[in-house]
Amino acid sequence: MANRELLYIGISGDGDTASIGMGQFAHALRRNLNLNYICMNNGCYGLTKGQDSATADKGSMGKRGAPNLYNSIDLCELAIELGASYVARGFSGDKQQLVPLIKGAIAHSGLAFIDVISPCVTFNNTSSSTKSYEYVREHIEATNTFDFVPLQQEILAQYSEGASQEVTMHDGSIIHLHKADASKDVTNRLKAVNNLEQEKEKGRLLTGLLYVNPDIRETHDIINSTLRPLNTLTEVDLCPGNNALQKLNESLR
Ligand SMILES: Cc1ncc(C[n+]2csc(CCOP(=O)(O)OP(=O)(O)O)c2C)c(N)n1
Ligand SMILES: [Mg+2]
Repeated sequence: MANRELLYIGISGDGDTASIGMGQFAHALRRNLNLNYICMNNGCYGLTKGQDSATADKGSMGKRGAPNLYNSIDLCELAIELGASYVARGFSGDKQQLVPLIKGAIAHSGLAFIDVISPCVTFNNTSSSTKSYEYVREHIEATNTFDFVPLQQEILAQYSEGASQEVTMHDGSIIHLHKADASKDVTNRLKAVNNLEQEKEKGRLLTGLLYVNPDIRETHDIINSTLRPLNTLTEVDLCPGNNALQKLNESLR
């Protein structure tokens, strides 16, 4: 908030996002902060030796061999529900898909959330986890294949008519969605959640760009803050003086 000219990329874990920092996460989403939030989701608290996190699958085996009793939180569904304007899911083992997802997030104005399924090779690479390499490789389903086209480098001719959908970001750059499955609409919140749930019912993990709203306003636009970064404002800018204060007080009497 203090410096709107910076590019923000935050890296977090599933424990820090879905448990320890859940309160902050929910409100950052709700305000649509202009932030790129990447969650490395391994389904456990890796740093503190592998306890189940809130994204661990119900029934999956924890490090002590006992099954997890609780339902897991789907961070992408939560992000869509609470107001993130760009929501995607990638896999740490699929750089080809992840790199354009991150580029698209950076070009997006507003909160971009990317859930990166990141198998924990030490504590949670078991067959009962949907975050293991084996499970993801066997059950991955992508919304679309897509390219990120940087501003002013667009070459439209290479995409055949009808096979792609374009989403123009605020800086003018474009995401080209090549529709593998034309029924997956990523610009409608309800359908985006539905797409995730439908694949989950089939035991599949939906990856790719899940939801995007390029026209939504980010926090600075919502509160109409000055275009000058707040941290460059001086006392003179911030304190209009005694006369202005008197006038304001008068208007409230
Ligand atoms: C407020 C607070 N509570 C608890 C901890 C202890 N702690 C450090 S890391 C961690 C788990 C982090 O898990 P995750 O975010 O999934 O990251 P991973 O290690 O799996 O990459 C916890 C509970 C902490 N640092 N701060
Ligand atoms: Mg973790």
